[in-house]
Amino acid sequence: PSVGAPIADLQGPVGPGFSRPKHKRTFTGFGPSEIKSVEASIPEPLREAAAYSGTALAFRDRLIIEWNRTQQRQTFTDQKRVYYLSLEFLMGRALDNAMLNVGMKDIARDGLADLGFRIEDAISQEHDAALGNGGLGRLAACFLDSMATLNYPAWGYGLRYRYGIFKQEIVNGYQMEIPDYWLDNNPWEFPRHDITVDIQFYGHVNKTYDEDGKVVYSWEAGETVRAVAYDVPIPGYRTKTTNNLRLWSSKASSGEFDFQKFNAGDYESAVADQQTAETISAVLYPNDNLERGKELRLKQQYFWCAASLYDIVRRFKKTKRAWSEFPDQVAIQLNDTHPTLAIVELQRILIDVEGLEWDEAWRIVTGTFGYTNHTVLPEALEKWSVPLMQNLLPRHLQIIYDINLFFLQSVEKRFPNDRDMLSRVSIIEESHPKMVRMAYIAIIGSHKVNGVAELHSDLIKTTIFKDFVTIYGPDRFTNVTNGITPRRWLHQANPELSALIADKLGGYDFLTDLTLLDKLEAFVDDKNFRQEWSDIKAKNKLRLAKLIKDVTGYSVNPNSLFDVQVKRIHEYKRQQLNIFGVIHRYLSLKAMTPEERKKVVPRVSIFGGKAAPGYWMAKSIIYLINSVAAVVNKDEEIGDLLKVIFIEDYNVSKAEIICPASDISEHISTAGTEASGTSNMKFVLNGGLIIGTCDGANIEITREIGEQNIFLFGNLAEDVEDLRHRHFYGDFQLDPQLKRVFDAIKEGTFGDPSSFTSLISSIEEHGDYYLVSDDFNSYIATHDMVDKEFQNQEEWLAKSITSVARMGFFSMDRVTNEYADSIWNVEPLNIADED
Ligand code: GFP
Ligand code: GFP
Repeated sequence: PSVGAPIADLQGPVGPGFSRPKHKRTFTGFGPSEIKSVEASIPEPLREAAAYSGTALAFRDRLIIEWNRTQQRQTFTDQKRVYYLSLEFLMGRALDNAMLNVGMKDIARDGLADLGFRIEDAISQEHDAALGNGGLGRLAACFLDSMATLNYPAWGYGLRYRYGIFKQEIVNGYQMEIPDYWLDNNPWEFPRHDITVDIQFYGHVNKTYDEDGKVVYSWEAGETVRAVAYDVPIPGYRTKTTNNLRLWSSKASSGEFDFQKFNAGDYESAVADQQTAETISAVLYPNDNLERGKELRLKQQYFWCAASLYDIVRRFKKTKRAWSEFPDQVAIQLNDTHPTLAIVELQRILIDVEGLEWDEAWRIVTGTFGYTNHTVLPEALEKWSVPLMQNLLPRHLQIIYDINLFFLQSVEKRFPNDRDMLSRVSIIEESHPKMVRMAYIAIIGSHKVNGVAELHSDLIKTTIFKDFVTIYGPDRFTNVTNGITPRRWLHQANPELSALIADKLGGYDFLTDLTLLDKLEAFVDDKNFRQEWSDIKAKNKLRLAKLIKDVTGYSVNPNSLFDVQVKRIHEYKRQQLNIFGVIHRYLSLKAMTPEERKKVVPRVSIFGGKAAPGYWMAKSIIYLINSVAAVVNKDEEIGDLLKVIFIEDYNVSKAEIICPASDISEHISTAGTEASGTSNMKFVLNGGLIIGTCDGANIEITREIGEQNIFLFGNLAEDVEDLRHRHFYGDFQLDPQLKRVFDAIKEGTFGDPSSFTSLISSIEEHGDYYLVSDDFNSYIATHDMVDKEFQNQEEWLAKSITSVARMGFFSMDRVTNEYADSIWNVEPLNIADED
């Protein structure tokens, strides 16, 4: 490796019990005896941390050279760039990814081994960059990987949260939230103090006239906050392209603090201003798909949109092109409605600052933006109150009213007698207070709107955005089914499986063309291959068993069937259905004779995921899982036949260990609620089978891998509304097996039943909105099938191999190319060594 890192970096931080070696030397001049003496003086954890730092800095040097070359080349060729605006980038760790992408992991492994380190230990020192909640944020991270790998000139723009998503600790069965301070010793970001933008808030709008008598609006700020750029290099796999993720951090615009105030003796308020400013990028909001209208969240959104647009417009202006060419040079993708204000901001810049006419500006805006929707849950559609918007962004509210006016005028012209339609599609909801419907701005201001799986894209067209299909026609709406990057989710997470596949396919080309996996089907009957396949799964299960032991203290038998559900905890994702199923299994086991029990397939039910701190129901689901675990896991009569595990603080790094180790995983949302899901893809790509509802991407996974290779159950999306309606009118009967489960809970089998009252009554008494009872019987029956089929290991293996072979469609590279062709209209640009 380029082990020129100074020894100072290898030493790690200086702390108690740590003594600094005397000489300052580099690796290259280091003899074995000196290494030994240095080693002896450094405590174990610090040595690993130092090994990580040294390796990371070596790779970072390399990335920065390629980053520079890429940026210069992209600037020089001056072709269209994509800007992916996302409030979340769930990146996970960077070192392993960097080593694999630049193709030097083996060299690094050898180099570290020479110094007495295991590469895995160094890698595991890194703190996850957890700037996201779940699927939406991870999708953004997979995008960055694919865009770089496919050589698209593309930047991500986000916020540099001082605290990422909270760390979850389980205390007495309950979730506790601990701040995640992840920025210490983060070698992957480059502060760009040279790139700053002052962002305005509050204030008022002045109306004046220019010399031609034209009205000119100018916004006078009430508060200004400085955005400082931090750049994170994003290396592509086996390519010289290293793209950029630019994260904005907030600072007081007067620098450290307001010296004028300070000099006037107002020290406290000088510091307070600084703190207020820094609050904007302090924390990532946990998402419970319930927007609570917090002013700080709106401030974050505008701060980030305005800084990013300033940067994009500045870059465009360097090219000296005409404004009309803006959409030929710039594509901006909105990851959900969070960046919708970028639409309004660009219109503001064009008309107020650059002096363009409204219509011309609006053509540029709509030619530039694309909007991705990630959910049909009505409560998740962002709305901001008009008074809040008026106060924080007075000029933007005026522009929003104008956008709405022109839009409604055009609708009225085409549908002259439809007053209802006008009020339905108005950006302003006539409630008290009035609300701004952000998704409507996103649709009206974009040239393409897409959902993230076929069913979901159909649903947005027939439900929440139906009127807009009538207005714009179906062409504005499209589908791009999600995918995952095979680099992280196969090669990095499951190196042995990746190597086995490479061995059979004659190399690693499948990592950049995942459809090549189909050649694996030819080996389904190859005995040796099957054996190796199954050995790798066994090793991955051992690796997970070790993680489970480390984080929960429970020992699990790796020969059991590992059944996994890891994702944000939400009622629509139905972890409650899963844990009720586990209780049902437990009760059945208890009722069996010892003879009967001998025939049972031992099972470990593994859960992981965070509940939004204010989401009581989700938190009580976690508490129930842990309460069941506490009873079941110490029941000697049951022993290994059933274990229940909750892995705390689920994150990307843990997912990399969990995904390769499942036998079966659960994707069991109420049909029509999970837009796509992406962990379903990760599990199948790693040779695990899945149990799921006909929802999101499960449907397309079934189409690709074949119905015989997936366990589907439950009601269909088309029946959900009807069932809910019937429940609402009292037509509801609790499933008898579920009743048994509820009775056991109510009897106190899993501790104080009052903790679970609301969970149970939401089903028994309050309409069972998520259809847990309706789907329970088929869920249980399908799990019985899983048990049965698992006993036929040969068949199971064949399903596992066949499924992996047919997963090519779910590569993020396919997704990225579809966006590039159908939404962005951008071309790749190869960066050669000589550039
Ligand atoms: C970008 C980067 C700069 C880099 C140039 C190279 O500039 O750091 O020096 O590219 O061309 F940010 P802008 O495109 O942002 O001006
Ligand atoms: C959201 C949706 C998922 C979808 C992802 C990415 O993620 O169905 O797969 O976005 O499009 F809900 P979560 O909020 O569920 O993590």
